[in-house]
Amino acid sequence: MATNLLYSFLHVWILLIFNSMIHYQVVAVSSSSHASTYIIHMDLSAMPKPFSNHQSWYQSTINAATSGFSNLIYVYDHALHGFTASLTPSQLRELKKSHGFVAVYSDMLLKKDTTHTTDFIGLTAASGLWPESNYGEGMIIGVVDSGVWPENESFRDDGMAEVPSRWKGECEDASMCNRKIIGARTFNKGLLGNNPNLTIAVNTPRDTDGHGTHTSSTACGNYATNASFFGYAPGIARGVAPHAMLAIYKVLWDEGAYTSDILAGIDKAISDGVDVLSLSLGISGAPLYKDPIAIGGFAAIQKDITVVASTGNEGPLLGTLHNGAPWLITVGASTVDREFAGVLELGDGTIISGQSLYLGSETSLTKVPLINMEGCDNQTLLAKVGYKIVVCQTNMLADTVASVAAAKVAAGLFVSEDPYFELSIKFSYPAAILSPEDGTVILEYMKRSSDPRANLRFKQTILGTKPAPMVTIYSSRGPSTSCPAVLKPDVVGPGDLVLASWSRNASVGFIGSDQIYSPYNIMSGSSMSCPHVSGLSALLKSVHPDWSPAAIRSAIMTTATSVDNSGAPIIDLGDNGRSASPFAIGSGQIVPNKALDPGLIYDITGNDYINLLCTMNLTFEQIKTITRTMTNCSDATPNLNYPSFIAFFEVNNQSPNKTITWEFERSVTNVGDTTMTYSAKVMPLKGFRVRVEPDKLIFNQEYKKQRFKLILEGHLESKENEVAYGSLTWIDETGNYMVRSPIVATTFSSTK
Ligand SMILES: *[C@@H]1O[C@H](CO)[C@@H](O)[C@H](O)[C@H]1NC(C)=O
Ligand SMILES: *[C@@H]1O[C@H](CO)[C@@H](O)[C@H](O)[C@H]1NC(C)=O
Ligand SMILES: *[C@@H]1O[C@H](CO)[C@@H](O)[C@H](O)[C@H]1NC(C)=O
Ligand SMILES: *[C@@H]1O[C@H](CO)[C@@H](O)[C@H](O)[C@H]1NC(C)=O
Ligand SMILES: *[C@@H]1O[C@H](CO)[C@@H](O)[C@H](O)[C@H]1NC(C)=O
Ligand SMILES: *[C@@H]1O[C@H](CO)[C@@H](O)[C@H](O)[C@H]1NC(C)=O
Ligand SMILES: *[C@@H]1O[C@H](CO)[C@@H](O)[C@H](O)[C@H]1NC(C)=O
Ligand SMILES: CC(=O)N[C@H]1CO[C@H](CO)[C@@H](O)[C@@H]1O
Repeated sequence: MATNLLYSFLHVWILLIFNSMIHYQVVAVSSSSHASTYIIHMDLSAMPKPFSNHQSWYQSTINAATSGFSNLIYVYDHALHGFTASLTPSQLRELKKSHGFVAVYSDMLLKKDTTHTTDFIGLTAASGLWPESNYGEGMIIGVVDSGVWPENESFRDDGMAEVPSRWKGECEDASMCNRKIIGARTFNKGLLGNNPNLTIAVNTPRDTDGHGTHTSSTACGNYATNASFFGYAPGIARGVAPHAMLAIYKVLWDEGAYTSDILAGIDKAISDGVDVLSLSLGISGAPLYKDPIAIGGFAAIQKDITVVASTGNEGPLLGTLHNGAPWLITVGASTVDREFAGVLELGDGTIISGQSLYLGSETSLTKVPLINMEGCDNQTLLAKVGYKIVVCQTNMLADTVASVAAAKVAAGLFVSEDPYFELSIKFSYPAAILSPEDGTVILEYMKRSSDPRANLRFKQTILGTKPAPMVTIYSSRGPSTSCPAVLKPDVVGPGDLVLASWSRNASVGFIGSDQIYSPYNIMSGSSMSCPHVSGLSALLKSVHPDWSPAAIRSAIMTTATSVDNSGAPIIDLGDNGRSASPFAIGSGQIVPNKALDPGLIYDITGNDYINLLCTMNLTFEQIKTITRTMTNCSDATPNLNYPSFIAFFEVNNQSPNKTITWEFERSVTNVGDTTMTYSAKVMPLKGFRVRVEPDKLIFNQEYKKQRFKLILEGHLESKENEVAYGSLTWIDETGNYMVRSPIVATTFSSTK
């Protein structure tokens, strides 16, 4: 399935794993005589003199092309130069002849597919980034999502500073805003343009889905005491930047979502003056010039707005990630050192803990008989079990959990290695998931005992579990097919089973067949990891207001860790528990307090990105839809000053051992003490010799910036999808600073 999706431009996903992790798939239908909506890119520099502004020029262009029969749906000011309009095929043909026309793309339908995480990533009131940034005070995070449920405690404005005078945003519903939520707008003209007869049930920035409330409160939720999800994950919930302000741009509707609306939301966020954009959504398989996140994101970084986006939940195959544009911070999902447990005590005193988020009110079962029903696939037999704890062995959890639900037993214990266990963990009846090792212990006890019985306790939250973090199986993997020249994802952050606020109008699960509601929900997905990095970016920007979006990303990437809490390399749950390659983990798991003071920065300007676009196989029009300016590509080089390295090799069956050389040029800026000396330390890649020239960098008053070359010589095994990886770390003399960059060599080819 993943490969089909990869190359289909029409498939758009919201990076949310629903209770069932179902991705809804809707195919855009276009009929030849009906009008459809289009996003039209125009060359603003070609605007004839008589027009006083771009809006009147666009209006006149559309009037001419449609004889006055169509209107502008959106006029974009920042995200792109152009507009959205509804056009018939013949009107579109006319429009393409207009003066200043650059390109047109169909509007695309977007399909819907914490109490502890801040501790886990090391944020503390005692020292480091939280106190230094005053918890992100004064920063504004723009979240483009499904709206927000403003009454939740996470959005109270206690302790919040005054709204800064630079802020140009608005609240469409003033009752939703305070000093925490300072902007709330809706964008659905694209949705309505494509579905003229549609009635939108809740046409306000209020969230009826839950996704936007969850992502917003993760990025910058205020302190919420006594947060929990039916007794699980209890504690004080707060976002990563608890004193940053939120501006919500509602573009995802229960009724559908379109790229034109996403572009309009990003456009407005740029002009309102957000500091960080958080985008937990994406379009799989879209080239850069059709991707609203890439296009709007490029305009945003040119205004010094850091743009953070999620990788998607299409893992674990290589090449599945979206939002791989080089100017974004692309975030994958990792696990947290926390388990939600049902604790089992066997009749012989043995204690076993299983994974469970049981939503009901029963908190314990006492001395209930155990029965082994093996696969639990015979409904007739299950129905006869009665009040017993049923033990099932299954790797199709969702089906088995449903069968046992129907049988109305006392409880279910599922011995399973199903890697997608997160999807089944919200139990509507007492149940838990057990490892095969623990399953064996239970079955042996049952064989030994003449009257096997057990106690079960729910609502248990276990902290400090090891190893953590691990890369989740679903987190989408690199490389970036829309821009292979940069290694993506950039980093991973907590995305698995994350507690945050939720919408009152969206159910969080079932008890029996009744939908239930909660002010908090525990969700999994790269949608949940993205706002952790958005909050982190706001904290960093508050301490370092002069840093560019690329500098902020560099600080986050070069200080990320590839080691887990047991001291071993971080494991990839999608690769049989082997160490995670940079295609899963990027530079590693974020370490916020280290990012505060990274030592060296790999900086990048907007022009550097344009140079890179010039070296890609894109037409001038395609480049211009992204850059909005005439681009002179004559001096372009592909050496983007990115804080990671990727080299592509062809499978060479003729001479598999032929040595190939790749050379990278980079420069680093010293942001530590004035006088610093760094030495290069290389962890080599299998099959390669790695040289760094020079391998010592000396910084003093005069030389704040130093250049170096990284040279890879060697070959990969001549097989598809080979991945070799290592790293380069610049270490200063005192060992205080370790500036690490992953290096990847691969035979992966997105054209296969
Ligand atoms: C919208 O409603 C009108 C009037 O009920 C109907 O004639 C038209 O076919 C509908 N259009 C669509 C696209 O369903
Ligand atoms: C929070 O929980 C504690 C302990 O259960 C309780 O004493 C306190 O009143 C609660 N506070 C609020 C604001 O609900
Ligand atoms: C379920 O078990 C019963 C009793 O052993 C048996 O008669 C029946 O065929 C089984 N059904 C299925 C679908 O295997
Ligand atoms: C949303 O929830 C409120 C109660 O909090 C209810 O009155 C309203 O009807 C709900 N709206 C929708 C669209 O479900
Ligand atoms: C460049 O793009 C064109 C048009 O999309 C395509 O036909 C061609 O194969 C591409 N070339 C390479 C080297 O990818
Ligand atoms: C592009 O830049 C080169 C070198 O800087 C210059 O010689 C050339 O005239 C420029 N081309 C255009 C179209 O501006
Ligand atoms: C490539 O190198 C390997 C290991 O050194 C060797 O076994 C193999 O014969 C070589 N292949 C060729 C075609 O030279
Ligand atoms: C403080 C506060 O208003 N909390 C609310 C969060 O949202 C839930 C659901 O609407 C309410 O029950 C809480 O009172």
